[in-house]
Amino acid sequence: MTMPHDSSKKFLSDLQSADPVIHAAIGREHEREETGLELIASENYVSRAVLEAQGSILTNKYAEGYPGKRYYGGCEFADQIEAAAIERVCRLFGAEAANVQAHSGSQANMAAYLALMSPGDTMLGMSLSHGGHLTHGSPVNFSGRLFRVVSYGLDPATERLDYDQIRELARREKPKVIVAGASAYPRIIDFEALGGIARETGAHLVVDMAHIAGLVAAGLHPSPLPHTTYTTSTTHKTLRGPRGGLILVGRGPSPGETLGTAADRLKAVNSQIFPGIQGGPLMHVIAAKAVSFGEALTPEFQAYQKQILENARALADALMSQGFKLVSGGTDNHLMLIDLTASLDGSISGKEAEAWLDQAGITVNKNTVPNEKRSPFVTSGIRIGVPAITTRGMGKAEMRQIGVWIRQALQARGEAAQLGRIRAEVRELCGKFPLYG
Ligand code: DSN
Repeated sequence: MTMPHDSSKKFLSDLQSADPVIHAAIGREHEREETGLELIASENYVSRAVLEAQGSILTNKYAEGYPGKRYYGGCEFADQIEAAAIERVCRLFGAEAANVQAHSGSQANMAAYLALMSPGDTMLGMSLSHGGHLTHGSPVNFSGRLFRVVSYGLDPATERLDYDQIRELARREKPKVIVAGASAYPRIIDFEALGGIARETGAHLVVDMAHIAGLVAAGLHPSPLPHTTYTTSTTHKTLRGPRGGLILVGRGPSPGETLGTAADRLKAVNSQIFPGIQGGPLMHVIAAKAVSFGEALTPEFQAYQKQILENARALADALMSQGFKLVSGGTDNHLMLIDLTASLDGSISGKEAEAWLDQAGITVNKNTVPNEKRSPFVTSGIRIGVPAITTRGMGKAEMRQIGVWIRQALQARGEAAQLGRIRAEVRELCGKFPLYG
């Protein structure tokens, strides 16, 4: 039965008149993003072009399959878009092949694991409490439920990855997959060393470079690709694309005879994404990924990543001079981790710090620190990243000011007037670095 013309057309009206509730909430979120300091290390602000592609009519289209091999008609433009996304991301990272359909980093990792392991096989991953990712073997995640997980962590003295421990564990446990990459690790990761451990012990190396993908793209962090079977990533962190995932075929050696060629690796992981894990791809998101990969290929993006590193160092110095202890004593990338047990009077929890900073218009997330004594819902640390404020155009002078505000906000210990005063100053600063207007 066809709908009467008028009632059908109602669904083509704009958001404000069609759904004032959702429209108003989006408006308030827009205001929050414009007027606050976004220091969550895994967030960023996409360009208007990325927003436009993601908000496009491509959301209407089913395109199950891959370019040239779809299960639905009418996919000629979907094919063009996905082929462009693949070509651009391969050029960006020097990859031979890629899957751009993964809806998220979690699904990218699941596909890489299932291409290489069967349930019950052993994987070696970085412990979440030491800065790893949920999908690297946490018992509450599919990775910890499907596979036998052995975890590695940080050297307690240096608070850096302990490659000797990783080698020892790999020799003893013989994992099929070693997974590396972190959500809260402020130092360079030695992918060459990890590749050597994987080669020696007959494991596949999978690197989830979600946090540092933008730095890798700009050549400011060593690339994992020469050492991995698969390199996975999200697209929305330092890479500054839409929320989503991707999988790159790596150039690392393959243990045994299987998955020796890029074509074999791509085939294995493609079939895990579809039909293994996902159904139809999100073509509007893939179009937005293509736009962001195009942006990442420009000299402006390189300059942006360089500024991220400069800002991170400036903010780390500012925080240390304000009396904060940073895990590992500083940063080599876009983020840093404050250890509150050794900062100011040592009594503030991550949960309190997150809440107080929020009231001051500074958004961070609480985070576990090495040898954490509190629960993951409380924690003793906060994670701070600069990708989003660097996108706004902020530089070293603003980093120094932010360091002062963070100290003042925590020393205010929830006192409303002081937090309100900082909130007003934050709002004024943000007004000088408008986002979307
Ligand atoms: N949740 C993401 C992050 O914030 O780092 C990935 O673990």
